[in-house]
Amino acid sequence: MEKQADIVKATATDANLKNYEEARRTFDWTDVEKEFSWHSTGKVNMAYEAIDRQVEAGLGDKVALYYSDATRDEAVTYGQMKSNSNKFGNVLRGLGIGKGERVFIFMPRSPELYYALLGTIKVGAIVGPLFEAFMEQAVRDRLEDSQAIAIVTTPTLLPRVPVADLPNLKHVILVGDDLELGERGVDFKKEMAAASEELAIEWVDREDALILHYTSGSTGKPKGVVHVHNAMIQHYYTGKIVLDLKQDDVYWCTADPGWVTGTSYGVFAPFLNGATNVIRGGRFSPQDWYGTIQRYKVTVWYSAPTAFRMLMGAGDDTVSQFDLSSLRHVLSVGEPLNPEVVRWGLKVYNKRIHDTWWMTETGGQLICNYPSMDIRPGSMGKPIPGTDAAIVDDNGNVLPPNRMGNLAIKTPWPSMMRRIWNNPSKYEEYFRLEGWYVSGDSAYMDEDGYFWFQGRVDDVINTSGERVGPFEVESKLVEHPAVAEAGVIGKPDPLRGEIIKAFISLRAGFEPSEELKADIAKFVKVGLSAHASPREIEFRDKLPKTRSGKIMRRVLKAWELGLPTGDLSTIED
Ligand code: 6R9
Repeated sequence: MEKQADIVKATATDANLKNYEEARRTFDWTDVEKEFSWHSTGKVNMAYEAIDRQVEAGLGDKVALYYSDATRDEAVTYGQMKSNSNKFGNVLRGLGIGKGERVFIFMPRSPELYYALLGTIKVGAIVGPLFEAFMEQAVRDRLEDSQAIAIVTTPTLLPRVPVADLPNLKHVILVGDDLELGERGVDFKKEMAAASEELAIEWVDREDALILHYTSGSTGKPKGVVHVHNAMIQHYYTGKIVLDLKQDDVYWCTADPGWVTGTSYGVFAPFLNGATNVIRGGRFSPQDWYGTIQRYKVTVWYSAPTAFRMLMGAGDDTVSQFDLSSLRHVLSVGEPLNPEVVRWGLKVYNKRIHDTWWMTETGGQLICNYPSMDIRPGSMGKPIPGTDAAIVDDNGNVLPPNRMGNLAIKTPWPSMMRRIWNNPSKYEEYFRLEGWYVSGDSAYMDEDGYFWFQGRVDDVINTSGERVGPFEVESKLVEHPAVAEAGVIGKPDPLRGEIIKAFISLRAGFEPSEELKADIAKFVKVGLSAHASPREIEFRDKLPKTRSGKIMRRVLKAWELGLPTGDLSTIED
């Protein structure tokens, strides 16, 4: 592992974080806590701190949210965010929903989504955001596991909510017009119109649950990662030093709230910092995205490698058709940011793209590149002040520089997950090495303290920045009438990082064909979600299995990459 010679010098002179090394020596999380009123009262609520407090500080008329899509074009002030989230809080209270109960949100991005999310938090309930792309099985798994009491959704998505099978789901809050409300249906618009703008906020303990994000592992169903209100300390601070947010910033995080990036950095961090937040609905297109930056004069832009690679693929000419001169700071998260993309960003945007590393489980950014720090393209950067990261071996020994091992974070940090819903043993696995959180990523640190991502330790697939558990896809595949067995791997892909490839053995009476491949892919797309559907399928008479019957994904991967298959002592035959 050689250190890349490339260094892109820092040029920012007015960054919030002036001197990284000094901050590491002097920083103390309690100094950040003291900026919040609850530090003295002990009473806290994330949504109050993000919205109401800004109104009290005089930002009531400032735009909190610009929202646009093909049919809507709106600006919502902090004052309006406050009253609309209060109204939704009252709608929930009217249904008898309160502290600790799980309320899911399953709808495309819109201002209503943000009112619902913040209003849920205001009454102390736990919010569970879902991707609109989820199909029935994915929705069912999450609502069942968490025993959700309510879901906020739209008539279009409602058929994917298996209401009849979910006895705990008492309320289906529908956002739409001319609704046909079933037995459990609630008309969002009607109730919002009737609700009071005044709400007595539910003050909670800093360690009370805030949000539930389901994420995929290599085995089992998706797990519900629980974050608490205390996470705001980290959201606020990283918003300041990593996103480099200042009050005048127009900030655009391209992530959906179904992904942790779309909440921690699409809702909490920008509002806690009093910035103006841009939300753009609809589908990705380079023209649309550049047009969004140009129109709103976006200054800080947080996106993902897949998107940057697609923008790169669209060509430099596309860039020159737009005025992107408002951009001051550009960041990336979700997968390895290729050095090539960083070099391209320098060329076409004349901006450094700052990579950031973190996970659903960490709740907030942990290893980052800062505007005032030199960048080494390909490196994730250095740990944020107040935290320590290291490369450790499987026994928890810290390894010297340039040795590959487990990327681990010294516990605790403010936004660390506090539980896995219904699954304490899963939670403990992350903390199996005394004093460390084990990320599941492998990496090394160079002699100057920069961290370099190497891969996942487990079989989790990262396709276009989304985590997909192979087990979930395999389970769906074997529900198809033609599929006997299935093994799923991530296959390297220049655009998407990885694509999902499925190896399948067929049941007796079925013959391999292109039509069958298409049918199986569609089956997963319709049953689970589009991003979990295999882009490649290969039929095999037999799949490699251990004696205990586990499909050996590492052998499938070796087949795929033409690599040696390694130790096969546990293979069945
Ligand atoms: C926020 C988020 C987490 C996994 C993580 C790692 C990969 C994230 C990365 C990165 C290389 C980066 N990942 N950021 N890999 N460089 N800058 O992505 O959360 O969806 O839970 O994914 O994504 O493998 O372990 P999540």
